[in-house]
Amino acid sequence: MNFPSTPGLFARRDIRPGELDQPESLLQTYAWMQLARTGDNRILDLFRQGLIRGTVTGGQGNEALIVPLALLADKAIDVISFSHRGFGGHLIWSGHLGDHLCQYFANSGSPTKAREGNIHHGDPANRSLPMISHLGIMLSNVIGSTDSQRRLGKPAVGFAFFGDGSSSTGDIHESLNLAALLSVPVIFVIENNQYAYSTPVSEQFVSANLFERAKGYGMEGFAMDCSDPTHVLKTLSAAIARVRTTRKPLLIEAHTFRLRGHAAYDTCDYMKPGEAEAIIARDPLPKFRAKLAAAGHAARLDAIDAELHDFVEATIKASLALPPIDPAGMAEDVFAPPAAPMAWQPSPAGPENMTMAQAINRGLRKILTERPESVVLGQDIGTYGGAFKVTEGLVDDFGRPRVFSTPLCESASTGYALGLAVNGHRVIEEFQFADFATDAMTQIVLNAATYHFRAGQKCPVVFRFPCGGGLTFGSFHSQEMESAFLSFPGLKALYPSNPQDAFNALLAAYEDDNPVILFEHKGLYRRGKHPVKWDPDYRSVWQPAKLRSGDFATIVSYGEMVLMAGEACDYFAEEYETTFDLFDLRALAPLNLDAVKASLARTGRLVVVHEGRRAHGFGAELVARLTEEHFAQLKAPPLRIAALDLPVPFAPELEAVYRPSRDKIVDAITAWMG
Ligand SMILES: Cc1ncc(C[n+]2csc(CCOP(=O)(O)OP(=O)(O)O)c2C)c(N)n1
Ligand SMILES: [Mg+2]
Repeated sequence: MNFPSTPGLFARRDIRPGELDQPESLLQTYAWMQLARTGDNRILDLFRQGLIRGTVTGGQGNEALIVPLALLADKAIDVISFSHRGFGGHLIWSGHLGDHLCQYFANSGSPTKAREGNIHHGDPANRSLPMISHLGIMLSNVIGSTDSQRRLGKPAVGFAFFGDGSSSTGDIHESLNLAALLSVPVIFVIENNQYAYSTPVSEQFVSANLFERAKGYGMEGFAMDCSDPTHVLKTLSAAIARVRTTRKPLLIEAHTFRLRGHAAYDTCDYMKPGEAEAIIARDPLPKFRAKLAAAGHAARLDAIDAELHDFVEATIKASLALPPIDPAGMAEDVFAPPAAPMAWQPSPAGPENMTMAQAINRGLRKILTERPESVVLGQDIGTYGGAFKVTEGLVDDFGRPRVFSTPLCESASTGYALGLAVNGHRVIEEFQFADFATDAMTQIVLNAATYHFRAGQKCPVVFRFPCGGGLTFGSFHSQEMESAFLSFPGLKALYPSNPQDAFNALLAAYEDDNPVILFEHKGLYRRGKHPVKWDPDYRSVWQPAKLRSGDFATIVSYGEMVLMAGEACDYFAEEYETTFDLFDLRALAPLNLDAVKASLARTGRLVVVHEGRRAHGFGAELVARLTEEHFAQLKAPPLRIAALDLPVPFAPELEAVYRPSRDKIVDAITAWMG
């Protein structure tokens, strides 16, 4: 980008522990703080001029925390995710001021290709993880990437920020506990500025000292006053050195400042008379400047301010001059591009009879054996082998930390997996039941699934979803989740119906550079043993399989319903000499429907059978996609066979009414034929 060259003033982005008291270090700190402040103030002006859209949440008042921290961190190995008050930190971590301004101008220079606004950018290549808006969510990502660095032999420290308001979210609890449990050296920083938007801390929690929560997690915690950057430099430098050595997490409650309202539009009417003025009077920046001036640096400070002013204005001009963003490429960027197949060993060489659960276990073993970057995690998946014994024996053979049981923290464990994945590991996460993935919805559908689109970074995680009903598990252990999850862009999904496909699907999902959901119907885990072997054509699971050929209609199904639809086909062949094309979809996202469309063009009749509910169900999408092109050539209206629009009921008599079955498929098709 053609930005003005950065003044020598900002050439150094680091302060070493031995340099804390040196005048140059303090002047350097001042310069970065002033750059952050000037940048934030100018961003607000430009917003008011209509040159920045959305809104802006400034970091004015937070510089005395964020600047020393970013200067002290080891940018070559450490991991960080700034909050919406961290503009100064972004400036120091990497890039040119212009890059960061373009994020706000949402033009062709934007690091997120203008797909995200405000301060929702980062620099994933340099381990600055871009925040999503949902507060609390980024903590576990930092834990994951920091642990990834550690697994790679790098003595990294992670830095994760959250506000006093965010401290009430469930993700904060999940993450602090997880970091303590796994002993991941992350410094959690509470930016306590006394307000969450308009809500004062007195209306958020009872305990005045948030840092005291650390004790409950078995970690060190302390409060830090942020009115003087010299104090912050010393306190943080010692803390970082300690955490880097002990490899234990730490909670710091930083008493920091929000000099303006929550965001550009906030008029702060909720504050008491004089309160806003009192906060501004405590602004650390002018105090720090006065201290440095009193120490004999007045002329240097004036020079810094003048040089900085010119640099900021020239950079704003250059940034604003960049062309608008080109919408081309948006659709392509939803997914990371297809990767070359991995160099798998051809094992198992000959067919071995196994259940689907054993086939998945074999696939996991193969991955753990052949792929050193792989990590398998989930609840009870260690010694116990998982609720369905799919991971049996893995921890014995591969050990922790490559295979490990997580506590009950679906959101944080998924965020942790994501953090590992964006740093070069590849994770397979088992959900005990697919139903519990709703607790990780934000991490999966908003964070992992959007990662490549907004950050250009691959995020290879396989989410194993043991799903489906028929086993009298009731409403919370029997769901089919595909339509809920797949309406969000950025997720791939496979749904095998037999052991060989399950084995193939696991390998295909694993080597994909995108988050992939692997739906595993619990009722199929032990539905007989079938031959499984190394299949060089394993990637064909991304295409539907044609299981039967016939003339009357085209049936499309997936999961356990493939088996039931097959039995229904047997019935029609015997009783009516009527035959069907039957497709097992296998891949639910992306959908590859060419073969099914060709069949439909021939038969002119479409039947979609799935186990999930009918309303907003996956069948609606299938019918639309399959019929919108050749609607006029259809001989009959499409038939959807699905579950009733009820929560999954418990008793077998009720579930039998709720769910499609072989008999119900027969009845529905018979009525339709009539
Ligand atoms: C989970 C979630 N709920 C609501 C919001 C909307 N929101 C954005 S910032 C904010 C206040 C956050 O307060 P705090 O954590 O103290 O951070 P501060 O803005 O004071 O720095 C709220 C409610 C959000 N981003 N995420
Ligand atoms: Mg706050």
